Amino acid sequence: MGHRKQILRWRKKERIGPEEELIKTMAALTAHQISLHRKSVPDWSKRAQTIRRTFEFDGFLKSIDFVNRVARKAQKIDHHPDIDIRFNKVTLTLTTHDEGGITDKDFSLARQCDEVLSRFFKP
Ligand code: H2B
Repeated sequence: MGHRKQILRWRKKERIGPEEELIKTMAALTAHQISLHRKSVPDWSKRAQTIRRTFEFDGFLKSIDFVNRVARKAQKIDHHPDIDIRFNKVTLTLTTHDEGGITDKDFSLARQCDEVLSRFFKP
């Protein structure tokens, strides 16, 4: 990695903190940053350059309802999950294609998906 790029990464690392700051930070995260973020979304697993979670519902229509709620969150932040719907299971896979890796946007969306689940499906 070039020196300039390394300096930019250090600057980004120092900005880790409040949520608003996280959303502004866009470059692919380092392995260390990813391990810190993963503590906030323990049900998500990491696979290659993505994070994913499978959600289970009481039937197909609940799955679709969940997907619609997630879709609206995704559209708001212009960040769109890969979605696999199988009757009562929905797997969301998040990555930032634009950066070729996992970014704050992926973790931000992951947290919002978890919140949709606990708010509307596991009250
Ligand atoms: N979603 C995801 N998951 N990764 C991206 O890199 C991405 C996206 N890029 N949604 C956005 C849209 C980009 O293509 C547009 C142009 O903003």
